[in-house]
Amino acid sequence: MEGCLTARDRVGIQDFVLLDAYTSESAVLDNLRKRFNENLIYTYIGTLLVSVNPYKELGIYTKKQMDIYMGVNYFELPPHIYALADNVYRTMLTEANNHFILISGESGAGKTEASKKILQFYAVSCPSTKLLDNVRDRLLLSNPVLEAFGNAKTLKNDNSSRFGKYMDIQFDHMGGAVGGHILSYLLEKSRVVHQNHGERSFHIFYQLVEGGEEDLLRWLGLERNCQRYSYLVQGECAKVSSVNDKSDWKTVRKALSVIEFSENNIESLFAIIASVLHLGNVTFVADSQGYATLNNSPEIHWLSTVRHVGLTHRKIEARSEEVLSPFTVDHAVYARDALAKAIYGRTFTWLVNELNESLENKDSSRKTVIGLLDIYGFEVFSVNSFEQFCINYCNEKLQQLFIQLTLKSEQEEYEMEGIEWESVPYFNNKIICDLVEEKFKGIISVLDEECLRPGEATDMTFLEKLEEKMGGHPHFVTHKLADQKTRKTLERGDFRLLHYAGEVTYCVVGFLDKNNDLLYRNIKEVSVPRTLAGTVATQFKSSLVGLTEILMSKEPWYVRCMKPNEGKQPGHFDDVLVRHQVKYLGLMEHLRVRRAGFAYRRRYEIFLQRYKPLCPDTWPNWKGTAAEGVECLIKHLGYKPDEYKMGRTKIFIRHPRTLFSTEDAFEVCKHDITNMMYKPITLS
Ligand code: AD9
Ligand code: MG
Repeated sequence: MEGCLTARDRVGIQDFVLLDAYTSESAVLDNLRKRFNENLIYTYIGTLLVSVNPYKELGIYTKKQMDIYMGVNYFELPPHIYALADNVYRTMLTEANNHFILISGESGAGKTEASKKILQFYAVSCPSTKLLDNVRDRLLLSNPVLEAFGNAKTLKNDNSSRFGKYMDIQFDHMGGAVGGHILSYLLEKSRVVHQNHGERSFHIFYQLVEGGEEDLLRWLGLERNCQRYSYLVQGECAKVSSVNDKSDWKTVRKALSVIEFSENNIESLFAIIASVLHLGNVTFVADSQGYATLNNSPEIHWLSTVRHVGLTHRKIEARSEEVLSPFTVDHAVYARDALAKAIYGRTFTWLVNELNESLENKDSSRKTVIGLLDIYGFEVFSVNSFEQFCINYCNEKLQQLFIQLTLKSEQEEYEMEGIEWESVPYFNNKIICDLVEEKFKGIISVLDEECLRPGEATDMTFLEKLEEKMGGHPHFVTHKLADQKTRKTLERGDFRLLHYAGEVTYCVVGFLDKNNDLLYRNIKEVSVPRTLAGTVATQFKSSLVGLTEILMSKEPWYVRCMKPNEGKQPGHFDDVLVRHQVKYLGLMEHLRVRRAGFAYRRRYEIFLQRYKPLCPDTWPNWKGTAAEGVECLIKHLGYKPDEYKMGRTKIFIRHPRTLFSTEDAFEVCKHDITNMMYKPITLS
């Protein structure tokens, strides 16, 4: 009827590939907005899932919903994170290979929630036995534990991940989840001793103080009052309305028991957490010579592991003799904070190791894995420091990986296979990755060089070296290098990077110190010997190289998360903000490549081996080449010429629908012939 909205007008299109005006950013934005307003937060670009954070409970993550999506062909139902999870799982089982799901988007866009939904889906949909259920519980409960120790309230997100997490879920050949392994990346330790206004330290501190049992608190010498602890009130917001520390404490406590942490270990864990709080309350006064002495002894009483001398003196080696050199008050405060950060960092590493031990599958039979990557999102605050530099660098690397695996490799593959193709231009952020990480030339190298000149180098000499080396680079600017207009927006101690996701101005103050992450020697001996060589940024860089290698060996899937507004509000869709994310997440380019390209491709041998029972000429054996066999097979199946293309080694299928109907026919056929002569195939 004229003037009447069709369903398509109202709820938009569920796969951008089917959008008529697919090259128009406005059309893509309109579609996202329409769907968001109808509480439809998911949309596909082929097999990539776009998600817009609704900032409210939608009731779409129930067991009933999980049942609906289990074992159903991907495009038959409305887009959902469960559809993606199910598709990855079934592809893994059919092809017997490893996969990963890269979840990206800026801080607060919904990455951690997405990764939890995927894990929950597997927990419910995978085969269940008593043994498997035990593994399932451990996998699920590792989340609240890690979040308690690794997440915190920031201005962007009340539950912001302050570490990067990659988790492998291991499956046996029947699809049972049999184990897991977690890799963690660079925890933001500085948060333990300092939080910006409106932010908190890690959740676990508040959970312990608010929720800890009376006996436990008494034993630890803690009061039930966060305001009493200097390390908890730096951001002046110990209470957060969206966070229930008391009930979260119970969840964490229970999780630790299910994961089978021993009571001894649990006690030690909380004793360490409490000791960090006590440590934060230690203050110093200057004696008559200006040297630091401890001010308040009650706190020290609870710090049995720390020798007082560690906080007020430093051990210096002079001609094979050790001399105790007294600290000034500033030095003593620095040493105290360094110790608190180191203790917490070590505890977090220990915790991840314990979780891994509990998730380890000791059976050596062949397993396939689905990896979930949930890392801190791109972030820009009014003041950005070394931590944001590392986080944003990490996001550059993930964007680079996405580009390599989708835009670049897709187009190279068409070329290699001799498929006619009009190439799609895209912004390659390799130039920014190089700027940060290139050997001898990149920002990290310059920073490391300065860290090797103790006593001489400062944060400002680091900045000057950067200006010398990076001057003229299109993605780097400082006050000195900027034109007049830009100069007004920069302080002398700033450098600005033009990241793929936007500009970020970093203040150099603290860069050298945080990159060095030094503990005075005698404190190290007390508690935390540093085992890894190298600076923080360099270690982080090599851990990201390792991560890239892990991911490159697996089949990729993507969830692109977006933030609808900056205010964490439900129902508000900020066009400018979302358009910016559509741009930098590379959605337009990805859509163009998808639209012009082919959703599926299979090597001729694999395709023929799987589907040959569908055609009397190819079944049971085909005598010619695999390519000829496939040609014969698809003729029989009635593929239309525009639905596929034959490459050098692979068949390319334009739309998933075509493959699905073939797969459906195969399922029927398999059933008919199972009792006769069909043998399950193994795919190489
Ligand atoms: V960060 O880079 O770790 O700072 P994330 O991980 O991208 O960030 P997170 O998943 O923590 O963001 O989501 C932020 C908040 O948005 C959550 O705490 C929820 O309150 C809200 N959220 C996110 N996704 C959903 C959803 N699918 N449904 C409802 C959601 N609320
Ligand atoms: Mg997160």
